[in-house]
Amino acid sequence: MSTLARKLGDDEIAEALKSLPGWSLKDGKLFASYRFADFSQAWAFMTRCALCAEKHDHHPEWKNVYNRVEIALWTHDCRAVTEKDVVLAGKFCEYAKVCCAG
Ligand code: H2B
Repeated sequence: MSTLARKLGDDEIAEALKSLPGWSLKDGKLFASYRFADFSQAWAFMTRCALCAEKHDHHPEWKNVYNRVEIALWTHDCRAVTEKDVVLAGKFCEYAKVCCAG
């Protein structure tokens, strides 16, 4: 098992969240809710996230309603938050800035 797939402890998750603005721990998963100017901006964000997820072979659980996107990240294979989720959340933060999330 790669070290990236190791279950993170509560302290490690709390530490990681310090550098993930807008993210929190909800129901044992990393969670964020973004609001964009319109659907196109939301979709542009999701497109970037989708390509990144596929590249990392690690996929979000998400919901989109018009300009809002809710995302939950955890590692299904071990049913916990791992470094893989932290890495992806960091990428998604960058994309949210690019797509001008409110
Ligand atoms: N995404 C997430 N979030 N957790 C996983 O455990 C996971 C995944 N596993 N994407 C990957 C795909 C696995 O199913 C494939 C076979 O590598």
